[in-house]
Amino acid sequence: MEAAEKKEISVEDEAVDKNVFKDCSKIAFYRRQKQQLFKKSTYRALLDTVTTGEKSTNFQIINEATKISLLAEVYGIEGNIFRLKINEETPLKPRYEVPDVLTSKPSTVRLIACSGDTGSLVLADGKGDLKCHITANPFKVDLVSKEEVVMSINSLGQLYFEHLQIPLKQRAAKENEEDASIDTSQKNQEDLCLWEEKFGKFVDVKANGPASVGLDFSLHGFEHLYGIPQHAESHLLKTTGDGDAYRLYNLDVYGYKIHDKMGIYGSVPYLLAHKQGRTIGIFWLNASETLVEINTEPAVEYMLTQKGPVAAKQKIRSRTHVHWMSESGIIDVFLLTGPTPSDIFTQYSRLTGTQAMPPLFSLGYHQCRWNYEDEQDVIAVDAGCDEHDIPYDVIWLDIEHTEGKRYFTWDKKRFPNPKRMQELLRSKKRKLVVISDPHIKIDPDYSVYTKAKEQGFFVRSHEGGDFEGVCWPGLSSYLDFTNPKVREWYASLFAFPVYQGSTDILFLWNDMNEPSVFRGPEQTMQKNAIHHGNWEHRELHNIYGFYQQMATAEGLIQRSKGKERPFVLTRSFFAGSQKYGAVWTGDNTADWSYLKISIPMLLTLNITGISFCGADVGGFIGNPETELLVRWYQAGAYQPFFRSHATMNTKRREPWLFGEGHTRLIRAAIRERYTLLPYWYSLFYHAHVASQPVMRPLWVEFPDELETFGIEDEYMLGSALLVHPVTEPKATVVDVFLPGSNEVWYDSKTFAHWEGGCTVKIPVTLDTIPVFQRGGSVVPLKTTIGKSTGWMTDSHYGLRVALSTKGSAVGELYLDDGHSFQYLHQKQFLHRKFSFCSSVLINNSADQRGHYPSKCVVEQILVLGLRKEPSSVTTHSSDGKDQPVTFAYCAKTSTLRLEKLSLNIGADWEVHIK
Ligand code: NBV
Repeated sequence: MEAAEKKEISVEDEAVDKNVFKDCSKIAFYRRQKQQLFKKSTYRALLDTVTTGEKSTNFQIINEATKISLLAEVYGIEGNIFRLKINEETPLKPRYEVPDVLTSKPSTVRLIACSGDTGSLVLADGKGDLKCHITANPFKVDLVSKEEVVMSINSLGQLYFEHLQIPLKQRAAKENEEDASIDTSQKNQEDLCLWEEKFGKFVDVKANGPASVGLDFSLHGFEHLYGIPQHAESHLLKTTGDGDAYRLYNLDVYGYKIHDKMGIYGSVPYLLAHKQGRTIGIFWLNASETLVEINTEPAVEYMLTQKGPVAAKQKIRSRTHVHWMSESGIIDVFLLTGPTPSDIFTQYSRLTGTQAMPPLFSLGYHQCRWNYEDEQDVIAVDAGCDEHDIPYDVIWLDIEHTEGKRYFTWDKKRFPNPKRMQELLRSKKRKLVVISDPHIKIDPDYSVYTKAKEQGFFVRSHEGGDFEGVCWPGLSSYLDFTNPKVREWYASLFAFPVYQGSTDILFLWNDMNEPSVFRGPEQTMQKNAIHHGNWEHRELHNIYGFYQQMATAEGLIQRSKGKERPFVLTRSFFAGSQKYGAVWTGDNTADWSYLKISIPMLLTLNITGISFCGADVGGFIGNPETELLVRWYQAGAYQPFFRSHATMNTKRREPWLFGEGHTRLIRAAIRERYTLLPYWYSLFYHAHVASQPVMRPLWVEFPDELETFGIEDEYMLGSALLVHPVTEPKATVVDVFLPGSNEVWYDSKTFAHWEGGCTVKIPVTLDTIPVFQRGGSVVPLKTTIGKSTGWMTDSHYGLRVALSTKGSAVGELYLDDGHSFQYLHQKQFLHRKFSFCSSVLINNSADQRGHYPSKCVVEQILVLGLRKEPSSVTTHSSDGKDQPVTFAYCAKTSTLRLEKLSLNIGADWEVHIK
């Protein structure tokens, strides 16, 4: 290990250093906006400037004092979405507008000016009940649905726009030295950091002065807000106090503090608000540093007249104010109007895309640590899993596998024959994931470096020349993934002949892509570093990692000539990253509190489009006590991305190192994951095609039940399973809230059932965590577990039918080859629907377009909640043949069990229970 690394690593054991990272008080644009410094007066919309085009309705907004105008554009977008853009009318130079996030140009609907007097303008898309009321003076926008104001924009007058300026030095005339819009007379220029912002030893020079933007939104009747990951915070967003805004700024924060609003690895500037009867969303498309303040005014009852004989009481609805502030760029905001949670997910995916369909193996269990030392180590861990009957799909190699942290190379001593190692893994039907970070060692003998250098593919420094920063390899330059040419070239590096020692079982992991720059301001890149198109880093900081994952995924697709689905895990992400793979929650700690917070963190990611996410099982930093490790496996098995990981210097923690009793428990947790793979895979398909999150907070499934709005210690997997991980040591009982007064819930192990609408005390041992199946659902599962998903292709299915109070149930199964794009191009898939009604279970097609030859049969059916023992059970095939089935009925648990069936999964059939 090189000296530079040792130094960095020795910092590891310290808690997050608050001097390294800013809080709001140290962020100049926050201070300026809080003082509303540049805003001497209100804005007025000039409605006589309105022009209505095919796509948008445009008008000017003028600052009453400075008379400087802004240009506003209002768009109606297919699917009940409004878009509001506000930019300088004539900026000194173009301001950054985030490219590459919106899936395609969102299809606009023509807005019609339907009424309004001289002081207002009403726009409607002519279809739904939604109208956009624009008030001229002061400028305000109200979104109205059925005469009810859902959301108001700029009702608090926080519209804020700092205009780009010619650098002071270049200004000729003294009298023009200050922009008319700026009143800095009493203020110390330095204090306001208009042209220079200092943080510790770092000085950020702003070429065109301050350029921040801000706007307020009032959400009427809403008290429950969610979203804007990534924070190690509760799922339900909190009211922000003074100087305590949620920060969206991608940073490498080792052992991040929990219950904190500081920015960590990724940012999705998208917030959801929910109340009974409506869910709405605000997507603030801006990739610069962003702060979000939230202020809820609870519902109050007040006297309308104090003096009257009968004091009239009126209830004022609660409302929440959301104040977005970004350091630069423009105001480009999408208003998603729901009304249901499901509509909101669809609307957001229209804008940013849906979750990529993962290859099946990636839903299995991943075995990782920093580092698996060498080929022998990999082989031994692989064999250890087999020896202890632990299924796993992927083993991971961290940075030490490379030659001196030169990505795309192998350390020859540790990994002399990477292909041989991969062939061994292939023979076990397993995969390898290797790490590839965005920093490139400055080394004239490293071809990735020299080629990138030659072509000018690195981010440039403000002073000219390539940006240089220290990271794992020592002095490095950083690939400029915002440049499409760089992405194309980077993608080509994954071609098999180029990436020596790689095979088609090797997949990728992008780490440190916030980007992490040791000794940089807040451990990242200077904001005035220069990217392709001459954009400053400040404009696009939050989208840098997004682009690396995009290029990596593209590389994996290309190396297979467009045939195979990629798998890429990224640490940094932005809105839309779901299209490129998976994300995880970075460097967590082996502590119960981090296990607990993983649930809200993953729920928040899920509702903001990123279903494929997970937290390091066991906790990355430190050594988990055995009980915690077991509990973490049990929780992780029910989270979308399931990978154990540990930092170097921690004790080895492969599942069999904690005594046979604990190995058995960890094995059981992992096997549970594999049992449920058909359900997981079907949920991911649903996320992919229908935008619905895989892991759902209870409020999403029970949107009218107020009690669910704040729950974050349990969640739904799809709409059928309720999971309540155990996150406390020595727990003997867990309080589980079972929602829905008309629901019935079945314990997935004992099949005991409970009515919904109450909290039940579930006794727990170290063996399991509470998981319930919702009455009315059918969950498909596998009846035999293999060493990895690859061994389970032909293993048969079971169906767990949990009857509703009305005696019915529905469910789905999706399957395909698990790895290619044939499901898309050739419609090679099976999508089946199971429905149980009037004592008949039917398997028929959910999508006639799909075909896939599967040898698999349903060999076991469990019906939970069948009140009466049947006298006969027969299967009925589509060719008209009836066959009796032997069955077992347990009156105590009201469970019917059908075994040894042979019902083809892809054929239509029925099971009749009499
Ligand atoms: O590459 C080493 C680690 C990695 O194991 C971890 O998962 C990442 O989050 N990486 C961070 C860099 C070093 C952290 C101290």
